[in-house]
Amino acid sequence: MQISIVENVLKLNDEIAGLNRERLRGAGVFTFNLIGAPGSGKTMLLEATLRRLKGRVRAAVCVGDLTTARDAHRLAHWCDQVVQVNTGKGCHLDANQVRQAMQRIDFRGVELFIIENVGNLICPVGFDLGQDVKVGMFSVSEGDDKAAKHPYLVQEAAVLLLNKTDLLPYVPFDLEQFRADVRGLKPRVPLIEVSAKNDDLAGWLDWVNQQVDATGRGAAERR
Ligand SMILES: Nc1nc2c(ncn2[C@@H]2O[C@H](COP(=O)(O)OP(=O)(O)O)[C@@H](O)[C@H]2O)c(=O)[nH]1
Ligand SMILES: [Mg+2]
Ligand SMILES: [Zn+2]
Repeated sequence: MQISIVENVLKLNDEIAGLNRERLRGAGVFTFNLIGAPGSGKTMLLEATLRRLKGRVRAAVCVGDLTTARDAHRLAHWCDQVVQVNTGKGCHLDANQVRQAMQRIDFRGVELFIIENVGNLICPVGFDLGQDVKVGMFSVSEGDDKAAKHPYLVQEAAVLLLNKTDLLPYVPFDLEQFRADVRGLKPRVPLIEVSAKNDDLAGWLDWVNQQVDATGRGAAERR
Protein backbone atom coordinates (compact mmCIF):
# COMPACT_ATOMS: atom_id res chain seq x y z
CA MET A 1 0.00 0.00 0.00
CA GLN A 2 2.71 2.41 1.05
CA ILE A 3 4.62 1.64 -2.12
CA SER A 4 1.70 2.60 -4.32
CA ILE A 5 1.26 5.91 -2.49
CA VAL A 6 4.88 6.82 -3.10
CA GLU A 7 4.55 5.81 -6.73
CA ASN A 8 1.50 8.01 -7.16
CA VAL A 9 3.26 11.02 -5.65
CA LEU A 10 6.14 10.57 -8.07
CA LYS A 11 3.79 10.06 -11.00
CA LEU A 12 2.00 13.35 -10.26
CA ASN A 13 5.36 15.07 -9.82
CA ASP A 14 6.54 13.74 -13.18
CA GLU A 15 3.39 14.96 -14.91
CA ILE A 16 3.86 18.49 -13.58
CA ALA A 17 7.57 18.33 -14.40
CA GLY A 18 6.58 17.44 -17.96
CA LEU A 19 4.42 20.57 -18.16
CA ASN A 20 7.27 22.72 -16.79
CA ARG A 21 9.63 21.23 -19.37
CA GLU A 22 7.20 21.84 -22.21
CA ARG A 23 6.79 25.48 -21.20
CA LEU A 24 10.53 26.10 -20.76
CA ARG A 25 11.53 24.34 -23.98
CA GLY A 26 8.77 26.17 -25.84
CA ALA A 27 10.24 29.44 -24.62
CA GLY A 28 13.75 28.41 -25.73
CA VAL A 29 15.08 28.48 -22.16
CA PHE A 30 17.93 26.23 -21.02
CA THR A 31 17.28 24.97 -17.47
CA PHE A 32 19.59 23.29 -14.99
CA ASN A 33 18.81 21.90 -11.55
CA LEU A 34 21.82 22.32 -9.23
CA ILE A 35 22.08 19.60 -6.61
CA GLY A 36 24.70 19.48 -3.86
CA ALA A 37 25.20 19.22 -0.12
CA PRO A 38 24.51 22.16 2.21
CA GLY A 39 27.58 24.38 2.17
CA SER A 40 29.15 22.91 -0.96
CA GLY A 41 28.99 26.40 -2.50
CA LYS A 42 25.92 26.26 -4.74
CA THR A 43 24.87 29.84 -4.06
CA MET A 44 28.42 31.19 -4.30
CA LEU A 45 28.90 29.41 -7.63
CA LEU A 46 25.64 30.91 -8.90
CA GLU A 47 26.58 34.39 -7.66
CA ALA A 48 29.86 34.18 -9.55
CA THR A 49 28.18 32.66 -12.61
CA LEU A 50 25.45 35.31 -12.79
CA ARG A 51 27.99 38.07 -12.29
CA ARG A 52 30.02 36.77 -15.23
CA LEU A 53 26.96 36.28 -17.46
CA LYS A 54 25.35 39.62 -16.62
CA GLY A 55 24.65 41.67 -19.71
CA ARG A 56 25.31 38.64 -21.96
CA VAL A 57 22.83 35.94 -20.97
CA ARG A 58 19.43 36.78 -19.47
CA ALA A 59 18.74 34.51 -16.53
CA ALA A 60 16.04 33.76 -13.97
CA VAL A 61 16.54 31.78 -10.76
CA CYS A 62 14.40 29.64 -8.49
CA VAL A 63 16.08 28.87 -5.18
CA GLY A 64 14.86 26.35 -2.66
CA ASP A 65 15.62 26.60 1.03
CA LEU A 66 13.98 25.38 4.20
CA THR A 67 13.27 28.77 5.74
CA THR A 68 15.30 31.88 5.00
CA ALA A 69 15.52 34.01 1.86
CA ARG A 70 19.25 34.62 2.33
CA ASP A 71 20.34 32.86 -0.84
CA ALA A 72 17.71 34.70 -2.87
CA HIS A 73 18.99 38.03 -1.53
CA ARG A 74 22.57 37.08 -2.44
CA LEU A 75 21.54 36.13 -5.97
CA ALA A 76 19.33 39.19 -6.46
CA HIS A 77 22.48 41.33 -6.66
CA TRP A 78 23.21 39.73 -10.02
CA CYS A 79 19.82 38.77 -11.43
CA ASP A 80 16.56 40.70 -11.53
CA GLN A 81 14.29 37.65 -11.45
CA VAL A 82 14.92 35.49 -8.39
CA VAL A 83 12.13 33.52 -6.74
CA GLN A 84 12.60 31.89 -3.36
CA VAL A 85 10.71 28.71 -2.48
CA ASN A 86 10.63 27.87 1.20
CA THR A 87 10.14 24.15 1.62
CA GLY A 88 9.69 24.17 5.42
CA LYS A 89 10.69 20.70 6.51
CA GLY A 90 10.89 19.50 2.90
CA CYS A 91 14.35 18.33 1.94
CA HIS A 92 13.97 18.78 -1.84
CA LEU A 93 12.10 20.88 -4.40
CA ASP A 94 9.20 19.28 -6.23
CA ALA A 95 7.84 20.09 -9.68
CA ASN A 96 4.76 21.86 -8.34
CA GLN A 97 6.85 24.26 -6.26
CA VAL A 98 8.90 25.07 -9.35
CA ARG A 99 5.71 25.49 -11.38
CA GLN A 100 4.48 28.05 -8.85
CA ALA A 101 7.82 29.85 -8.92
CA MET A 102 7.66 29.91 -12.72
CA GLN A 103 4.31 31.69 -12.55
CA ARG A 104 6.11 34.61 -10.92
CA ILE A 105 8.76 34.87 -13.61
CA ASP A 106 8.46 36.76 -16.88
CA PHE A 107 10.23 34.42 -19.31
CA ARG A 108 10.19 36.84 -22.23
CA GLY A 109 13.81 37.22 -23.29
CA VAL A 110 15.05 34.76 -20.66
CA GLU A 111 17.61 32.24 -22.00
CA LEU A 112 18.71 30.50 -18.82
CA PHE A 113 16.64 29.24 -15.88
CA ILE A 114 18.64 28.10 -12.87
CA ILE A 115 17.18 26.04 -10.05
CA GLU A 116 19.22 25.82 -6.83
CA ASN A 117 17.82 22.80 -5.06
CA VAL A 118 17.66 22.36 -1.29
CA GLY A 119 21.06 21.28 0.06
CA ASN A 120 20.85 17.50 -0.02
CA LEU A 121 22.67 14.88 -2.10
CA ILE A 122 19.99 12.22 -1.95
CA CYS A 123 16.30 12.77 -2.59
CA PRO A 124 16.49 15.85 -4.91
CA VAL A 125 17.96 13.46 -7.47
CA GLY A 126 14.70 11.52 -7.67
CA PHE A 127 12.39 14.50 -8.25
CA ASP A 128 12.16 15.68 -11.83
CA LEU A 129 11.49 19.43 -11.88
CA GLY A 130 11.26 19.88 -15.64
CA GLN A 131 14.94 20.82 -16.03
CA ASP A 132 16.96 20.01 -19.13
CA VAL A 133 19.76 18.65 -16.98
CA LYS A 134 20.81 18.05 -13.41
CA VAL A 135 24.15 19.45 -12.32
CA GLY A 136 25.80 17.66 -9.39
CA MET A 137 28.09 19.58 -7.09
CA PHE A 138 30.69 18.29 -4.66
CA SER A 139 33.32 20.26 -2.82
CA VAL A 140 36.81 19.62 -1.57
CA SER A 141 35.85 20.28 2.06
CA GLU A 142 33.26 17.46 2.04
CA GLY A 143 35.86 14.70 1.59
CA ASP A 144 36.97 12.74 -1.45
CA ASP A 145 34.56 9.83 -0.91
CA LYS A 146 31.33 11.68 -1.58
CA ALA A 147 30.97 10.84 -5.26
CA ALA A 148 31.45 7.14 -4.49
CA LYS A 149 28.90 7.40 -1.69
CA HIS A 150 26.31 9.15 -3.88
CA PRO A 151 26.36 7.14 -7.10
CA TYR A 152 22.79 8.04 -7.99
CA LEU A 153 23.63 11.75 -8.28
CA VAL A 154 26.76 11.00 -10.31
CA GLN A 155 24.79 8.81 -12.71
CA GLU A 156 21.91 11.27 -13.12
CA ALA A 157 23.99 14.41 -13.58
CA ALA A 158 24.86 15.71 -17.05
CA VAL A 159 27.85 17.50 -15.58
CA LEU A 160 29.62 17.35 -12.23
CA LEU A 161 31.36 20.18 -10.43
CA LEU A 162 34.07 19.90 -7.83
CA ASN A 163 34.10 23.24 -5.98
CA LYS A 164 36.52 24.82 -3.49
CA THR A 165 39.63 23.66 -5.35
CA ASP A 166 41.38 26.64 -3.71
CA LEU A 167 41.30 24.55 -0.50
CA LEU A 168 43.19 21.58 -1.98
CA PRO A 169 46.52 22.60 -0.36
CA TYR A 170 44.90 22.78 3.07
CA VAL A 171 42.55 19.82 3.44
CA PRO A 172 43.07 16.10 2.96
CA PHE A 173 41.42 15.35 -0.39
CA ASP A 174 42.69 12.72 -2.80
CA LEU A 175 41.85 14.29 -6.14
CA GLU A 176 43.00 11.25 -8.15
CA GLN A 177 40.77 8.97 -6.07
CA PHE A 178 37.80 11.31 -6.49
CA ARG A 179 38.31 11.49 -10.27
CA ALA A 180 38.67 7.70 -10.46
CA ASP A 181 35.47 7.17 -8.46
CA VAL A 182 33.57 9.47 -10.83
CA ARG A 183 35.02 7.75 -13.91
CA GLY A 184 34.09 4.36 -12.45
CA LEU A 185 30.48 5.40 -12.06
CA LYS A 186 30.04 7.42 -15.25
CA PRO A 187 33.05 7.32 -17.56
CA ARG A 188 32.18 10.21 -19.85
CA VAL A 189 30.52 12.73 -17.56
CA PRO A 190 32.29 16.11 -17.67
CA LEU A 191 33.91 16.76 -14.30
CA ILE A 192 34.72 20.44 -13.97
CA GLU A 193 36.96 21.60 -11.16
CA VAL A 194 36.14 25.13 -9.98
CA SER A 195 36.63 27.63 -7.23
CA ALA A 196 33.62 29.87 -6.86
CA LYS A 197 35.53 31.93 -4.31
CA ASN A 198 38.42 32.66 -6.66
CA ASP A 199 36.16 33.10 -9.67
CA ASP A 200 37.97 30.16 -11.26
CA LEU A 201 35.09 29.01 -13.45
CA ALA A 202 36.49 28.70 -16.95
CA GLY A 203 35.23 25.26 -17.99
CA TRP A 204 31.93 25.76 -16.25
CA LEU A 205 31.12 29.08 -17.96
CA ASP A 206 32.03 27.56 -21.34
CA TRP A 207 29.66 24.67 -20.66
CA VAL A 208 26.78 26.99 -19.64
CA ASN A 209 27.31 29.23 -22.66
CA GLN A 210 27.35 26.25 -25.01
CA GLN A 211 24.09 24.88 -23.59
CA VAL A 212 22.37 28.26 -23.74
CA ASP A 213 23.49 28.80 -27.36
CA ALA A 214 22.42 25.30 -28.44
CA THR A 215 18.99 25.65 -26.79
CA GLY A 216 18.45 29.07 -28.37
CA ARG A 217 19.46 27.77 -31.82
CA GLY A 218 17.15 24.77 -31.45
CA ALA A 219 14.21 27.01 -30.53
CA ALA A 220 14.90 29.34 -33.47
CA GLU A 221 14.97 26.38 -35.90
CA ARG A 222 11.60 25.12 -34.65
CA ARG A 223 9.94 28.49 -35.25
N1 LIG B 1 37.19 28.34 0.06
C1 LIG B 1 36.05 28.35 -0.62
N2 LIG B 1 34.90 28.56 0.03
C2 LIG B 1 33.76 28.55 -0.70
C3 LIG B 1 33.74 28.34 -2.10
N3 LIG B 1 32.45 28.37 -2.52
C4 LIG B 1 31.70 28.59 -1.43
N4 LIG B 1 32.47 28.72 -0.32
C5 LIG B 1 32.05 28.99 1.06
O1 LIG B 1 31.30 27.86 1.50
C6 LIG B 1 30.23 28.28 2.33
C7 LIG B 1 28.91 27.79 1.77
O2 LIG B 1 28.66 28.44 0.53
P1 LIG B 1 27.19 28.57 -0.06
O3 LIG B 1 27.32 29.20 -1.40
O4 LIG B 1 26.27 29.24 0.91
O5 LIG B 1 26.79 27.03 -0.19
P2 LIG B 1 25.39 26.30 -0.47
O6 LIG B 1 24.81 25.95 0.86
O7 LIG B 1 25.75 25.07 -1.25
O8 LIG B 1 24.54 27.25 -1.27
C8 LIG B 1 30.31 29.80 2.42
O9 LIG B 1 30.99 30.14 3.59
C9 LIG B 1 31.11 30.17 1.18
O10 LIG B 1 31.81 31.36 1.36
C10 LIG B 1 35.01 28.14 -2.77
O11 LIG B 1 35.11 27.96 -3.99
N5 LIG B 1 36.11 28.13 -1.96
MG1 LIG C 1 22.59 27.98 -1.07
ZN1 LIG D 1 13.66 15.27 0.12
